[in-house]
Amino acid sequence: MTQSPILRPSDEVAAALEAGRPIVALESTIISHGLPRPRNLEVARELEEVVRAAGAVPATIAVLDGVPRIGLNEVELERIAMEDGLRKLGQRDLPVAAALKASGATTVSATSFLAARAGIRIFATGGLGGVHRGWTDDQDESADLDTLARTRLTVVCAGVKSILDVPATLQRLETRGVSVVGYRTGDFPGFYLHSSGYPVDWRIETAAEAADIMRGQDALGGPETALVVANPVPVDQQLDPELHDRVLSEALSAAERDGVTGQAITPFLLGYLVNGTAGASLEANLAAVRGNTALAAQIATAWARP
Ligand code: PSU
Ligand code: MN
Repeated sequence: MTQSPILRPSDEVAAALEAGRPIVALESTIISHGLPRPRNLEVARELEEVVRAAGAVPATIAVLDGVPRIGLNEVELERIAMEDGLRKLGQRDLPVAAALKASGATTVSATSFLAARAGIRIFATGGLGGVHRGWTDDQDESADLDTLARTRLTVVCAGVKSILDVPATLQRLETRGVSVVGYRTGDFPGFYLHSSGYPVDWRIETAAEAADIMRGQDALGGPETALVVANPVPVDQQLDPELHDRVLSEALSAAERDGVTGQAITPFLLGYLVNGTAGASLEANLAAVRGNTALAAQIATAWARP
């Protein structure tokens, strides 16, 4: 893959790419807009550590002063966690940020795009964006889905955020040709919850199987679609489902009452859940992201060494 000249990989990531070592891309919107300070900075560091402990190289992706950065150092990671006014950048925002020398955290859509352009194949996040409840009125479907429908990348996630319309999102993934497999589950995960209550068509048991599917994608050719590896939060670390349903319905009403829409809706709902569950949703979210990051490192290792 030829790298875009505008991307700036860190020295460590550049060396790992050159040597064909396992690399895991990590997104930055979850850090800047998805988690409260100062816990977000600890989490950013911890996720990188999870990747390293598994023998892979972390590449946290963000845009700093207009330059898409693939792999951040300690000071740069701190900017993502702490800088005021940092933008939330989807893929369509990248050329604008580059031209205006803006800084911003990258969503799943922008991170996937940049990771693939940099030659990184595996990416870990919490929950994907998708079709919002109320889509029939406002047509809010996350750009994450569109990017995954045309980007050859494997994303390890705990399903899609449960604030969304989950069956509609699963349908969109099917229509757009994105492969979805459950990791050691036949249920599509529910982000904060072990199960969303909806099934997945395919189940895998090992990281090696995920790497084999990726080889299958390449061997078959065809559209450059993603592979979603849906990895549930363990049952003993999930949010209490009854609490989840109650606080989520409050959050959705509050968003409607306050007229929150567009880019602001996802951070609003996630933040409401953190407060409304006294931090329990945060712990479940973090358990999911940690598990996804560890699994992504295993898949990256299986991918790098067939
Ligand atoms: N996963 C999390 N927390 C988050 C996100 C994912 O556990 O905050 C972010 C991702 O960056 C995802 C974004 O791309 O939420 C979706 O935002 P939107 O619905 O505006 O596309
Ligand atoms: Mn949206």
